[in-house]
Formats: sequence, structure tokens, C-alpha cells
Amino acid sequence: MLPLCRSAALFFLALVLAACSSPERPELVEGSLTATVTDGFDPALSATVSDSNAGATSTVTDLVDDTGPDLLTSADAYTARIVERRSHSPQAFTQGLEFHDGMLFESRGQRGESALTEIDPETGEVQRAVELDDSLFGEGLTVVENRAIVLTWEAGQALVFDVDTFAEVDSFRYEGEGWGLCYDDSVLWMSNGSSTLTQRDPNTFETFGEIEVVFEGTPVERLNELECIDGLVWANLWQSNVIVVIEPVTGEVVARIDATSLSVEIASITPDADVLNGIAYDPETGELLLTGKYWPTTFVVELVPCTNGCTVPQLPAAAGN
Ligand SMILES: [Ca+2]
Repeated sequence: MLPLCRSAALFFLALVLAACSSPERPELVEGSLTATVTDGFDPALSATVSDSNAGATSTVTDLVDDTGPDLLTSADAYTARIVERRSHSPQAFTQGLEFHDGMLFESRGQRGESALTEIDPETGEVQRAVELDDSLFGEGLTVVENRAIVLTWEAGQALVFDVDTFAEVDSFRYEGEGWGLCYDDSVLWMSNGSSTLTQRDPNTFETFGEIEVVFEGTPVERLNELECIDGLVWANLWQSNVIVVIEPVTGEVVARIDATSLSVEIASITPDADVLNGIAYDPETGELLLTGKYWPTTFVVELVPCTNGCTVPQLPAAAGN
């Protein structure tokens, strides 16, 4: 079961149980929670509470907050189709990209260029920015409540900024490399360029678990920028045009997305562009944005299931193969 769904459902069930445990209804005897996955991407949770004292049984279904439009169908392979092009700073070595309250937050890499920025998602204009120390190489970011957490690749520091003031208010330490980061409203997910994602506490940054990401039994390496969407973890694979969608309990890749058309277009515009990197989903509008390092464009895309005439995206071979 998906962590987000599970936490939301358990929270709801706790409310129901608390309500039923009032002095007027002291003899609650059973409650149950069930989950079904209808098409692989649209889980449905239901809670059933029976009150023998009142002789009543209540069942509530569809507890999952899936009000946003579905990005995926039951297909396991897609191509990214360009819907709209928006400006993006070609000076931004994009490392992390995420919506928060309708604005776009981006972390930039490279020593001497690293920064956290807030961007108008429509115009691409930078509204606010804070530079990182020249010794640091910015990496992925995510926002937890009103705090933006920015990784620093090999420095082992996760910097915490207040999104209202852009002041650095805290920092955490981590072992090894930090690449991508996303938050699923319960768990922080972090990549380090390997096939492993670590699970971290959003308040302490402590590691409490990890999964290995696999596709048809083979580890999927080079997991980079992340985006937590509807209980799944999306990751673009470094130095490729492929995004994988990961089921976070099993680590299985449940969908692959080919964004080659975006890279081809960018390469035709500028020779200075680097690789695809940056996935941001706005649950309020359903917009899915993709960009890359030093790309002058952010693309709004929709995902088209691979059918006739579509080349199923191939995952890059592991490093050294
Ligand atoms: Ca992201």
C-alpha cells in the first residue's frame, strides 16, 4: 500500500474511531481498513467501522486525495508530449524543481553558481534567490511545510531555508552523496546517483529505510531528480532522457517515460545545454513541468501512452556496463 494513502487513511480511521468512542457510544467493537488498487496507479482505500451498540456499520470509500488529474493510465510506457514552452534561465544548472503554493522553487548546482530560487512558473522570472557558499555544489530540493531543504552533493549538508524569508534556519548532515529529494507528505525520499532511494524523517533527516529500484529484476542506476506524485516516486535518470515512476514499497518501476523530444529541441537551440533534470508537478493545476541543466525552456508536458509507432523508452545500462 502506498505510504501517503496509508497515512491519510489511518488518520481518517483514527478520527472515526475517536468519534465512535465518545461516551454515548462506548462499545465500539471493530474497525477495518482495506485497500485496493484498481489500475495500478489509482489506489482506492476504504474504511469500515462497526458499532454493535448502535447496530450500525459505516463504510467510507475513496479516502485517497487524488483530486488532481491522473497523469498515468495503466500503460507502462509513455512519451512526453510538449504542451507549452516557458522561459527558464539558461544560467540555471537545474538540480531540484518543485511547486510550492503555486510558485516554482529551483535549486541550482555548480560551485560558485549554486542557489535556491523562487520562480514565477508562468514567466520563468526569478522572484527571489539566495546563493549558497562558493564551496558548495547545490543538488536536489524539496519543500516540507514552509521549509525548503537543499542538498549539497558531496558536502554532506542538507541546508534548510525558510520559504517566507529565504533565511537559512537549519541544516542536517547526511552520509555519502546527495542528488535528488522529494517529500510525499510523510517521508522524505533521497537519491544518490545509485539505484537506492533512502527514506528519511522530514523533521530530523534521519534515515530509517531504503529501497532498491528495479526494473524487471535489474537495478536501475543513476536515479537523480525526484518528484513525489500521488504516492509514487518519479525520478529522471542522469545523462538520459528517461524518467521512471517507482512504486515505493517494492521499488519496482511501474512506468517509463521518454522525454527525448525535449532534449532534441533544446540541443537545436543552444549547444550549451546540459542534460534533462527537473520534474515538478503542481497538484492544484495538474501541470507537469520538465526542464534541464542550462536549458532556456521549461516544458509543460502531457504523457502519451506508448501504442503503435511509439518507441518504448529503454533504460540506460548501469555504469560500467
Ligand atoms: Ca522535483
